[in-house]
Amino acid sequence: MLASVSEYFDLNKLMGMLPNRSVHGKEIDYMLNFCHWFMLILFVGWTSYFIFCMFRFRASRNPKADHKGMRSHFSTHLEASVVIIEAVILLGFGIPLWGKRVNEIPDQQKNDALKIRAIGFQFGWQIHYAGPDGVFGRQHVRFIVPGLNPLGLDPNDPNGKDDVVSLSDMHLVAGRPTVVRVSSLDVIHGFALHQMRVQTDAIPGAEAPMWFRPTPDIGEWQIICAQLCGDGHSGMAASYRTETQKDFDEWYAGQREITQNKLKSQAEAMKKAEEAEAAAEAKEAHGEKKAEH
Ligand SMILES: [Cu+2]
Repeated sequence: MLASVSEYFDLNKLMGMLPNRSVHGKEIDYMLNFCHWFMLILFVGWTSYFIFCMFRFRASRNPKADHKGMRSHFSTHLEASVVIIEAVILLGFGIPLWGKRVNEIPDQQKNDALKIRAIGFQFGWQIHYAGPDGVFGRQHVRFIVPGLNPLGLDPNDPNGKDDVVSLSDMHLVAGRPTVVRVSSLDVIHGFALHQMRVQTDAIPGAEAPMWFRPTPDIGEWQIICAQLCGDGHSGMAASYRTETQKDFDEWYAGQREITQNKLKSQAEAMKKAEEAEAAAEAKEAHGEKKAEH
């Protein structure tokens, strides 16, 4: 009964908001629902008042303008109560909720938070996992090889040996806190996980952390780019899912092999190039010696 009543009054649902699948999402939904109701009441109230005034003060009834105008204090009281309600929303709900979201980022060292980076590009998301050691491998622009190593991971960095880079496919563990550091390779994108009730801009050269804890539900949804980022924006489709730790570990092991094989082949190519360079140098030095004789 109570559930059906609250559903009946759920404006979020009526407006097509996607179901919440994060632990903190309830608070956000509660505040949004409250705001939606408040705005609906204001809209209906002000509109009716406007229509009433147009009728009440029509020219045929009031041929001469009244220079004294309003005599009652009704509108002042109404304005004051609107300001009070808005202050309560902002100070009582909005700011504390925001404070929680930005201050209480789980510490990877202290708990088992999943550590991920999401890097937007035209048009997709590179999802970089720190792996069991919780440390992201070193990156440098000189290591970037399109398709093979899009994030420029150093193939010889031991911290990167358990890293995974997955294209537009993010796997999460149901119920496990997750920290995603959001960035971009080119223009401004927006990283939005609607079911997790989190969203932040992906800005080139900056890293914005966001965190959430998925509910224990298993599911698969879409990662939405929340900024119009170019002509392929609408095709910037990516997916994310929550799964059991066991399923996640299996997926991770497979992805780790793929990522690490790519890095290995790059490391080998780098080594070969170095050797060839060294040989060429040695040959050159030898030639110079000969010329001296
Ligand atoms: Cu985008």
